[in-house]
Amino acid sequence: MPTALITGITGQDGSYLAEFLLGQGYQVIGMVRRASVVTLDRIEHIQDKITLVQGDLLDQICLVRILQEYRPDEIYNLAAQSFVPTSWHQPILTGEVTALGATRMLEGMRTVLPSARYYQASSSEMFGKVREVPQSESTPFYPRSPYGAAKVYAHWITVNYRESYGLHATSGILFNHGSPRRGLEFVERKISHGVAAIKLGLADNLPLGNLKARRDMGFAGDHVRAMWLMLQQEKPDDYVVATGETHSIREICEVAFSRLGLDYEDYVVRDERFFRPAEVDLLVGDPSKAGRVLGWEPVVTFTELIHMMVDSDLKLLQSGVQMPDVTEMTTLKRR
Ligand code: NDP
Ligand code: GDR
Repeated sequence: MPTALITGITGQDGSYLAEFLLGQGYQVIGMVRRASVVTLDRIEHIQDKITLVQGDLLDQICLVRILQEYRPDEIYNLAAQSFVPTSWHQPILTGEVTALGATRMLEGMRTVLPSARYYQASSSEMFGKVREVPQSESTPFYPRSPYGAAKVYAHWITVNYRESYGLHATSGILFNHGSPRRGLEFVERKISHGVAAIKLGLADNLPLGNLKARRDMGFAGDHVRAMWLMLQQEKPDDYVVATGETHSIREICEVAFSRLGLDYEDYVVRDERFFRPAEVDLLVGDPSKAGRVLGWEPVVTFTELIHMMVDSDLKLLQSGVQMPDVTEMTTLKRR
């Protein structure tokens, strides 16, 4: 039975990837960081099928110990400080976790398990102020946030460990992907949850920032499949994973509100605090290499994704589950 180590297993992608790998017959080891209250909500339903181990990307020694103890065949490095606005508030932490965390894991793999296969969760945020449309594996990077800059570092260190030491180290450049398990502060989840709250009379409006930004937005369940396919290739490489379509935040609002028979213009209010010091205006990926080499293509469409998320949040709120309001504390003062 192959063994996979997932960092970031408590996150959105970690939970979908763990489910997928269990279905492929893997033993799944999930690295979880210590917290005063442990939140395993996203993996509760599979907890008895996976092995959780305490660890943190900030601690090199613990990573080495985990690799020595479990000797995974595949390492999926998904852990990160992943929220772009927080990266302006906490740029050093973002660099430590999102950038240097990758080096710590790669260095551990190089010394303990050089025959393992490594996946780095790279991001379309690396393209930032885009140099070409659509963005492919050969598009130059121009990050627009400490998060984007950290991901560029992690991407290049992955390429360098591949080329310097011959490691099977792959970088998946994934464009935005959501799901009902998406964190509440990310825009598509903020919208789906906001719409459901308005429908049920629990909120009056939805404060948002830049509605003009455009994103290539897929379903997390589709995108994690591509991660696994990448590590099944004989040679490590870089792959863009995207839908090839782009939609504005305004369009997300239109689709989400109309799902519940509402008009977004009646409820969405402009809130300066959700604008960013530097914006990424347009992302749209060219997934042709992933299609050609991996045989990967997305299944869930943009509209299906937004409907799935709205339906799920309506059910969640109807069942009386209250989610903590995390959006307020992640606001940025406009500079
Ligand atoms: P989430 O924010 O949902 O999950 C992040 C995970 O990282 C959580 O499990 C979190 O643990 C963990 N983590 C954070 N800091 C540390 C640390 N110091 N040590 C160990 N674990 C840590 O992100 P997603 O699932 O959405 O994304 C997965 C990866 O893919 C991330 O690297 C993200 O940057 C990248 N990515 C995501 C895209 C998307 O659209 N979703 C697109 C492109 C790239 P805890 O639960 O304790 O907070
Ligand atoms: P992003 O996701 O920065 O693309 O990073 P996010 O959902 O935070 O923002 C997308 C776009 O929406 C605009 N926006 C708002 N965003 C948030 N969060 N809240 C708002 O109120 C709001 N109003 C407008 C933003 O300005 C932006 O243009 C995500 C993360 O998952 C990263 O980890 C990942 O690497 C990239 O996607 C690909």
